[in-house]
Amino acid sequence: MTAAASDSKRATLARRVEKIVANTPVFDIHTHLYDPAFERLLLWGIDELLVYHYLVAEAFRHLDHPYEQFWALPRTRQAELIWNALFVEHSPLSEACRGVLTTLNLLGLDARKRDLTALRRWFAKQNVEKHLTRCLDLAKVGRVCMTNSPFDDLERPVWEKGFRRDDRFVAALRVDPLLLAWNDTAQRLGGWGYQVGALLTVPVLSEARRFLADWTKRMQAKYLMVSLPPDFRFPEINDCARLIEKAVLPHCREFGLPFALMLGVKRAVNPALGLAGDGVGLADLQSLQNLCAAFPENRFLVTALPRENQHELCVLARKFRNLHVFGCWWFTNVPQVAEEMTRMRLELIGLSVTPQHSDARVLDQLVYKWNHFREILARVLIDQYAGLSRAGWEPTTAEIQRDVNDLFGGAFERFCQVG
Ligand code: RAT
Ligand code: ZN
Repeated sequence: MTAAASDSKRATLARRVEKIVANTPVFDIHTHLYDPAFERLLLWGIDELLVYHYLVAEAFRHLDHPYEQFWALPRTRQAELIWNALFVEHSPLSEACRGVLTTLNLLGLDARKRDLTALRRWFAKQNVEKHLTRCLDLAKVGRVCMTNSPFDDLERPVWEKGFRRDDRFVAALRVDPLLLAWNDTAQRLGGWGYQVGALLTVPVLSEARRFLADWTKRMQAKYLMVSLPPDFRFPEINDCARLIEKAVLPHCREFGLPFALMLGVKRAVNPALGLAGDGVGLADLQSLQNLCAAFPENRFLVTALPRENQHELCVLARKFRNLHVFGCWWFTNVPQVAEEMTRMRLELIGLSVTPQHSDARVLDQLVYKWNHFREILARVLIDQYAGLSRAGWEPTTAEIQRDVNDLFGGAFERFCQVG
């Protein structure tokens, strides 16, 4: 083939892949968004976009306010400080800053005048229900998985009271306090009528399971989830490992649910920064290997925060089919790292992976998080399919569509159903 013919073949392939990646609806399997029935817990709008903790951390690189003074300010004032520091006084180059601009742009707003008041005026006119549908449509997100914690005092009463579910939102049961702070959690469970104490005896573990069962049913949870620090080890003689082995994993087997592990987060590296104060540390994937090997009847959904863990995680997924790798989480969700991870995953484990989740905390973020990732995925897939083409294998449009469906939720759904 001449160079010109091969260029034109690649351009045709690129257009096909870009179109499919841009238009395929995605199941966003991990977010911090809420069903609108949770009312004020569903965050949206320009001020929420600006006080996103990713931006708070970046703004403090420039602000000299004492932390407590910043936190004591009204949210609108915090948003203004962040806007000035990150958008007006410096160019908004970081991924989280660029994200705000992508979102505004796709919502049809013109941010070029740097006029926060005008942006606020536009958002003040929106209605949450319509805005929700608009953001989901723009992001082409079909379904959203929430992060649902019975330990959250704002969230719990809504579940207890009951509400009519919006079928675009599914639940995931988050259990960090149960596994990471058993002593305090035991007291709370006691207050809610579970017969538990500090010592993890057989009857106490069975009460912990009753708690998990009650909340799994109440939420109709799709999976259980926890985030774990770098020093997490399994097996180990401590409350966390015992609760995983004797309560969480049997519960997941009984209900046929995967257990999601988000590995390598160092909480409160700088507590004064609040949510923005968490860091990263290498996770021990030997412990994950031990879990996958010891509990073949359980399924593990896993994402890791450190860039340095990504290769080993892919290799582990080649060894254990009860391990499903997902997402470019948090600090890895920057184009450079996300692209490298996505390439590596496809090269090592093919299409049995869910390469991204949004982790959106503010509704409008769905728009940029998916827009940015779709660009990355299209680039990676074009290279992969072009490689196949050079090897004499021409993927059909239907095959490309099938593959993208898998990457955008199909593979995840299948993984959740097996078992
Ligand atoms: O990415 C984030 O927003 C973090 O704050 C965390 O919430 C993380 O995603 C988590 O689920 O623990
Ligand atoms: Zn999250």
